[in-house]
Amino acid sequence: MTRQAIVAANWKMNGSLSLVKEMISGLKQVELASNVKVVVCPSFPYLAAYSNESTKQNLSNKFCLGAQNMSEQQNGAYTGEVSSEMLSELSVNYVILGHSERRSLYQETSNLIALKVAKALEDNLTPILCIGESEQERTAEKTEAVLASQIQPVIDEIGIEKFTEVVIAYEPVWAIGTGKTASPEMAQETHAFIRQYLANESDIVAQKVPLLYGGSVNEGNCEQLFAQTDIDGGLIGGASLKVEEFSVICSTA
Ligand code: G2H
Repeated sequence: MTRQAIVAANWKMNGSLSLVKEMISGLKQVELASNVKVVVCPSFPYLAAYSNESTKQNLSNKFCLGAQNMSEQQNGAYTGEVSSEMLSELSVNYVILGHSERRSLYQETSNLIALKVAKALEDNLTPILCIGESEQERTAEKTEAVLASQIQPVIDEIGIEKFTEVVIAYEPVWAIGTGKTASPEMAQETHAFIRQYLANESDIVAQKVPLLYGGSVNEGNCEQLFAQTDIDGGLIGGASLKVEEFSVICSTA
């Protein structure tokens, strides 16, 4: 079946107002395949500027806006937090949840991430749920157990049927920002495991969920990665800050 292909840019704590403008002008020139969506996820302070600029420049709905995190709470007394209601108001359509940096640096647990996924869906945001194992876990052959432990709490929270509204990004922690990418075969094998894990609950749902690969994706390795059967696009960090390179990645998908 043809699944939605997605190329998502995770700017992390990088970028500037000028990059917002440059990126939109650059992306405008990109020819996308008909089933490809591009989602740019800048930091919170740039979301409004991105949203305004892309409306002004009349970008089609192939170019969407995403956030990098959100609270699992409703609006209220949570200093420093950002809610899904606020994101929806800014025409944000996607939100990255459970990135390994959130899990390791900010102690976000799989249970908390499951609550965030549920809250995002409630407010019509598409969660990009990040999962991935550390180098130590891969060496100890715990990859599948770790991935299962990251997916299962979300299934328990929202139910398998709701996964048709979720995107999963598999990002091996050892490949993040390190220049070490999983080989296309290794990535495919792990993606196939993830799809099978979902299929154990519902094959119909599993076939619909876009599975993105993330971890040092660049213009040189994206073609082979995207060619794998169970890889439906990528979550791009460092390379998404370079307009030309990111444009190449988008048009390769
Ligand atoms: C993984 C990825 C984007 P990079 O974190 O989520 O970043 O492409 O820099 O490894």
